[in-house]
Amino acid sequence: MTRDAALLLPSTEPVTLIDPDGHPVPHVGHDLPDPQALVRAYAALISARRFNDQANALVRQGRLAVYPSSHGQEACQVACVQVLDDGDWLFPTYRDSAAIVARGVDPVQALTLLRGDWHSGYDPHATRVAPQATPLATHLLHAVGVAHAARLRGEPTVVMAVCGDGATSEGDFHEALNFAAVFRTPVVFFIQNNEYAISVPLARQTAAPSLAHKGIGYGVAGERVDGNDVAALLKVLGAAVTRARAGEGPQLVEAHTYRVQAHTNADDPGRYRSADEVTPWLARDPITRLETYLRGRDLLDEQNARGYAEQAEQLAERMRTGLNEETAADYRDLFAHVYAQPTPQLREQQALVADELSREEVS
Ligand SMILES: Cc1ncc(C[n+]2csc(CCOP(=O)(O)OP(=O)(O)O)c2C)c(N)n1
Repeated sequence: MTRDAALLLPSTEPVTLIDPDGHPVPHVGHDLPDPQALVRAYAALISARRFNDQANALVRQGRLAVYPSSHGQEACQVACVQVLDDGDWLFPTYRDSAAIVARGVDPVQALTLLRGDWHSGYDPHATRVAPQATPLATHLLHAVGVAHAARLRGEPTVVMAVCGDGATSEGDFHEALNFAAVFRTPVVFFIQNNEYAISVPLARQTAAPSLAHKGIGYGVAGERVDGNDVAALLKVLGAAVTRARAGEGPQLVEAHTYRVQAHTNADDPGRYRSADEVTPWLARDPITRLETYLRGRDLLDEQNARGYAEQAEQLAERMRTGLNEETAADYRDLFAHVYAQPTPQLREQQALVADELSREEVS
């Protein structure tokens, strides 16, 4: 473990490999990913954007209770999954549904929580995706625990633990970093700094030079990356995963991105930020820049682009069909999973509900 603070410092500017106009940016530390990895990322970006659009539409149709969109953050969603092996784990937040789908979870199962049906609609072990965490940063400790256990068993597992800028103010974030560093736990803490925690802007969240600097106090190496540049994300996150797997301990990566849409459908961003602030970020869209780069090098043609758009359309169709089906909710589930042995109070409450429902059926 290094005690040299300079080696833990992030770069002064976020790493960028493809600029917003689609031009490559030479970088001393990283080459561009190979073309196949970029084309694969492009296909996943198209699906992630379509997923966000369809989920927003399903909210308007009353089919989803709430949707925290990752529109504009799709490069982060795609890259943090693409750098993982099958045996690795992803620990996502409520904003990371697109990442969960990129990992291979069925989109309808991925949205079960946000539909309000169940804590997790998918089997976490099947694709090694932990249930989406709504409480901020609590899952970072669970992620460290899973990674620590894997290391003790001698498995080569790396855990990708995702959180937002706001979550870095939570005590759990700091405890997770400290434990992970002391025990050299193979975790990549991936902060999607989208500039806002609901209405709280970054300047009100922290006085640190960057969120990646927060690792230094714990002995965790930090790096900063352009969160709208999937090429840079693949390289920086890929290097972090490699280091964690090699036994170099936890890594901290901060992606600079922007929450283009509202926090959720229950939020009105017009009350705390101006449209002028949003406009420049639209010009930094993660999909446009990669598409310009790929087309300029004959790595993407019309036919391939249409094929990826069709795949994304099939994903949206699956969401519409699956989420338009009524689910058979059983009120007893409310009580069944609270304690192994229900308390007298719970039994009493369940009887009250049963009684009310039976009277409704009669009238
Ligand atoms: C422990 C905890 N406190 C407060 C909240 C309420 N809350 C939900 S989202 C949110 C903002 C989180 O912002 P950030 O971590 O930047 O993630 P983003 O939503 O921008 O992806 C807050 C305060 C919560 N979910 N959990």
